[in-house]
Amino acid sequence: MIVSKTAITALAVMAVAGTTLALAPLAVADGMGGGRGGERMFSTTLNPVPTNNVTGSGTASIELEGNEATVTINASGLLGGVPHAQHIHIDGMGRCPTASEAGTHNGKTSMSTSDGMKAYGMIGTSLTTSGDTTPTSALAVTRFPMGSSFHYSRTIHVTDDVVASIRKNNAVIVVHGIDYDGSGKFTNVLGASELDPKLPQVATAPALCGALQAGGKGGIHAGAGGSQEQLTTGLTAAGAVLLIGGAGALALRRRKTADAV
Ligand SMILES: [Cu+2]
Repeated sequence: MIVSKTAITALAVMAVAGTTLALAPLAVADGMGGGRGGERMFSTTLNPVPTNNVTGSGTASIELEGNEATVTINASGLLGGVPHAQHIHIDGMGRCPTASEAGTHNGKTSMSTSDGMKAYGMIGTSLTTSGDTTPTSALAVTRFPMGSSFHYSRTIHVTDDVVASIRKNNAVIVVHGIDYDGSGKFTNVLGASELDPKLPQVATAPALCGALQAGGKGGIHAGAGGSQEQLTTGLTAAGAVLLIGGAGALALRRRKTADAV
């Protein structure tokens, strides 16, 4: 009766763990997330990029489980009727550009996406609505959210460098596409895009920007370290019991440590 022995062990751990039991399910949830430890929720407020005549706003969050990222973006107040390219930018300075970093485009002070790259870095992931999410899809205009307001949620695979940037607070969410001249459509007021001359600069210029930070809605602080990695095996009933037992043991160990101090 291996299962009952396990169950008894788990129950015993629960009984001993006492008040720390309540933490066990949270620790289990994190343990199933790929075993890297650390935060799994990252979030930010999306603010208008200066000099680009944007009045919209939004929020963004990423829940990481290993290399799986569930990305959620809510944006509003943008130019309607056009696609809004959006990306996770990485390897810059992990921040949004300030007005002083704007350039002059077609004689007008504005922030092109290149102007902003010193601050937010290059494209790590294209947050498309379907298909490829690599930098290759940076301007896949038929696969980005459309309209003045949108809700975007997609679970995608992200590369190791993107995960690393997110974890060190060096990833920035940027939503592109601006109405610089208030015309209600994309025009050539800023000339052609330096990224793709077939597109107007306003289509690729950054509209909203937010630097991801650990924490946020639904955030769980893990703090359990690598021990849970070995617990990320099957999700059968027996496996679940093992996970609970393992988490309880972790809680117990932490408690012992606390007692020893
Ligand atoms: Cu971008």
